[in-house]
Amino acid sequence: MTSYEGRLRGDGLRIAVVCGRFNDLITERLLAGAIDGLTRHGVDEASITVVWAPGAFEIPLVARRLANSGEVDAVIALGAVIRGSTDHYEHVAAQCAAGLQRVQLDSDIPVAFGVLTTDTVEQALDRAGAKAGNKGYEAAEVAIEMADLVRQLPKEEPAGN
Ligand code: INI
Repeated sequence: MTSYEGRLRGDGLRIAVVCGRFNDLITERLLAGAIDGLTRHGVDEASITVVWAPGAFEIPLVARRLANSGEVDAVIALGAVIRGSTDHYEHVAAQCAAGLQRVQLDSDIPVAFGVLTTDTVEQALDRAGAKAGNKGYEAAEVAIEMADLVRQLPKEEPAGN
């Protein structure tokens, strides 16, 4: 039997974090959680790049540029989409998630999904370090694990062979 599992070892990894500015009361906390998660697991602060996007809808484009740069081992997407704020919540949340999945599949660079989608600001605060953990911290751990896992997995055959 052959078995693979990513390790939570961040040393040597280059990580980019894309953070939405919309609802920055929440996203600032997610970012703090993500940086904490990265550095606690050995990622060098100098190897972390943070990019701010206007809102969750714009995050996939920024993530794509970073993933395709050849300079990062994983991308962490952080945002807060809150239903109360607008009736286009559904579109913003769905397009952000779909866009980010597409980025990781097309680029072969892991993208950790740390975008909160909640009904209220209170629920978002709970998941940004209050009662229910910090989704940014969790996304940091996923990014590290996936970066290590992808390195271990067999290389893909070039298409057409
Ligand atoms: N962007 C968010 O990140 N969170 C939200 O809750 C949100 N709502 O509710 O509107 C939001 N909208 C802005 C959107 O991401 C784009 O920036 C905007 O539509 C311009 O393209």
